[in-house]
Amino acid sequence: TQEELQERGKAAVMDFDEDAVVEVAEECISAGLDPVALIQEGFTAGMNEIGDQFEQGTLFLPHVIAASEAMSAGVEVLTPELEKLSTKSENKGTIAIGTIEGDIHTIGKDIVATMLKIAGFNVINLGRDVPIADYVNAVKENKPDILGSSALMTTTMVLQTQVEEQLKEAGLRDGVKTMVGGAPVTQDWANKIGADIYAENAADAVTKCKAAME
Ligand code: HCB
Repeated sequence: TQEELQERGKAAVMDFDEDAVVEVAEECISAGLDPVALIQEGFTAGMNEIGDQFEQGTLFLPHVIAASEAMSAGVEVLTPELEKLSTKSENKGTIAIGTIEGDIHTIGKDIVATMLKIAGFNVINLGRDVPIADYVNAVKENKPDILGSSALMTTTMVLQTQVEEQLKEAGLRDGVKTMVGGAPVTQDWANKIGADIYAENAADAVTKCKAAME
């Protein structure tokens, strides 16, 4: 069942077992189960546990790296399947998204980018460790409807303020909606820095970006 598969997906990530993660992903496809739920309730739940154990000092960085490689391999198997879910409707709008300067965490941001693409947005993935000036240039050059940033650390989250400020300084802030997300980011933080959209996860990002385009 879907639940069993998710449990196995979570366990495989926590075991840093890339082969097992890939196997679960392949089974998801062959059994016609839900790849989005597998990513969210399975793989991501496993990564969160890894993060907690890393914080508690029971796991070390190589473990986190191994778990994230395993998860990424699973997401890679599922991505073509996800893209098939894509509604071939008209372009819903353009979104540029990247992980903020100083931050190399990409897994969540890439899931958000994929889900937005599936939902019919034209997505420009700016990558990771994106200098604030590059966000500003992306708005200047590509005129996206929404500019998203991802921050996974309390230390890099503060730079999301800079995106707001430098867009204002460049006179571009009114022409674009900003979205913030990442594990430490909250609705309160978004309100505080003046970001237009806070998304808790990829599904939330899709719902809120669609709403923002109406
Ligand atoms: Co990393 N790391 N890490 N890490 N890491 C965290 C983030 C800590 C919280 C772990 C901890 O201590 N508990 C911590 C940060 C503490 C803090 O806040 N200060 C931390 C640290 C400290 C570090 C290093 C500094 C460790 C070191 O070197 N000593 C280093 C960072 C170096 C740097 O960036 N300059 C580091 C490195 C790594 C890797 C490379 C080993 C690996 C990343 C691999 C990669 O991304 N390619 C990694 C990982 C995997 C994590 C944890 C375990 C999981 C992150 C993850 O992928 N989650 C994380 C612990 C945690 O977050 N609980 C830990 C799964 C995804 C699916 O969830 O939250 O990223 P997500 O994304 C969601 C959601 O937030 C939202 O939608 C996504 C999908 O649903 N969303 C957005 C995300 N971005 C959005 C943007 C939007 O606009 C809208 C929605």
